[in-house]
Order: sequence, then structure tokens, then C-alpha cells
Amino acid sequence: MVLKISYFHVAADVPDAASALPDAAVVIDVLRATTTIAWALHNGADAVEAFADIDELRRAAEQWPEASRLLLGERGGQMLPGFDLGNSPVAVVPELVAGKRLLMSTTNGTRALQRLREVPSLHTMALPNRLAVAERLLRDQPEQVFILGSGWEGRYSLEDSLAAGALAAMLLRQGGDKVQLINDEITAALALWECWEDDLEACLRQATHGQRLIRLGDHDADFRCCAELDQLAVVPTQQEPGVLRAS
Ligand code: 3SL
Repeated sequence: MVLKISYFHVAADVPDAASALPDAAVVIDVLRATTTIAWALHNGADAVEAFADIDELRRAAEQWPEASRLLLGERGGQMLPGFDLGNSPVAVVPELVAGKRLLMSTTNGTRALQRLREVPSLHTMALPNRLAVAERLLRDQPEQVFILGSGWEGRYSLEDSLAAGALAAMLLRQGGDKVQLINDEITAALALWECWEDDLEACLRQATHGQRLIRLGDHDADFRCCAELDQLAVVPTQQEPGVLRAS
């Protein structure tokens, strides 16, 4: 069986027809939503429930006792009023998140997830769990895989394409001719990866969203964390609509 990989820069590029949806998909938001999700689940969060809409998140939060949930989120890179945490992967430490349900809404990442909610096998990936996700796909052998970048408000983002290329590189290394790159976007992402693979943090800082975070204040720890490669064994996987758990 050949694993056919396509990459889409933003949600609007994903084909509309339900019949066009693949059997597996990977959503990427390197800066920072899917890095935060990977670390939160690695650090023992029970689940991360993703919301595109903040009011919907607040309503859902009411169903959970305060002691068992945390509200996470940002708009434009800044923490939302009344929330417990923003969207920093270094803030989701075990002391805060272990055993909790995290209700999360971010500018782009949670919207990208919503776009592919109907895909039977839906994962999130960032650079720290790239190898774990690649191995899972090679183990499960879906026929078609969509990789979706979160972008920024509907536009291309460099760091998500870097990570899509990183995933393609690992799949090709481990899967050889059982892996086929289907569209030009994934071939270009692979070339981007080959340009930057020796200095991932520099790429993240050069990206327009990296520049935005730098303008907002000191995000050095976030950059270091988001640029780590193959550190985590966690594969965040949708278990019910919008709800991701470690698997
Ligand atoms: O856009 C998103 O989903 C966020 O990851 C953006 S931020 O890095 O938290 O600003």
C-alpha cells in the first residue's frame, strides 16, 4: 500500500467535497498551537478540546468543574481575558495540566482542526513530535493523508510548511517508495525543510508570525521549545469531535 501525501497551506485550500476527504490527516501549527497541544498531552492533560469559537468554548467549560478544567487561548498572540493560560508550550507544565481537560481556542490552529474534523483519523503535529507522527502513519498505513497548515488568518505560513516538509522527509526516509508526494505544495515544503533543517529556530524567528511574537515581547523560551525536533513520543489524536487525546 502506498501512502499518498498532500499538503495544504491553509484550510480554504482543502477540497470541499466530503468524498474528497482522506482517511487520515495531520494539522500543524508550529507557532504555537500544536506545539502546546503536544506538550500538554505529554505532560498528562487528560484531553484538549479545540474550539474555533470562544463563546462556544465558554459554554462548554460550564459543564466541567473548575478544578478539573483549564481555559487556554489567544487572539493575535495574546492571552484571552478570563482564561487560565495563553498558548505557550512552556506554560503547560505537569503541575498545572495533569489530569485536566483543556479547552482551547487560538487564532488559526483550532480553526484548521475544525476544518478536518470529519476525517476518521485526525492527528496534530509540531516539530517536537514529528517522528512519533511519522511512525504512526507508517504503522497505520492510511491510503491518503492530508497535511494542513494553520497559516495566519487565511495566509501561508513559513513555519507550518517547514514542519510539513519535516514530516515528508521522515516518511520518505522510513517508508521509501511506499510514500508518494502528491501535490506541489508538499514537494515545495520538502525543499524548504532541506534549506532550514540545520537551523530550525532561525526559520521560526524569520517567519512573519515569529516576527509578530517577537514584537509582542520575550518569547525566547517558546521559540526554543517550538524548534525542538523529535523530543516527544505523543501523538495527539481526535477521539471524539474536537477532542484530542494522547495516543
Ligand atoms: O494561530 C494560532 O493558532 C496560534 O498558535 C497563534 S499564537 O502563536 O499563539 O500567537
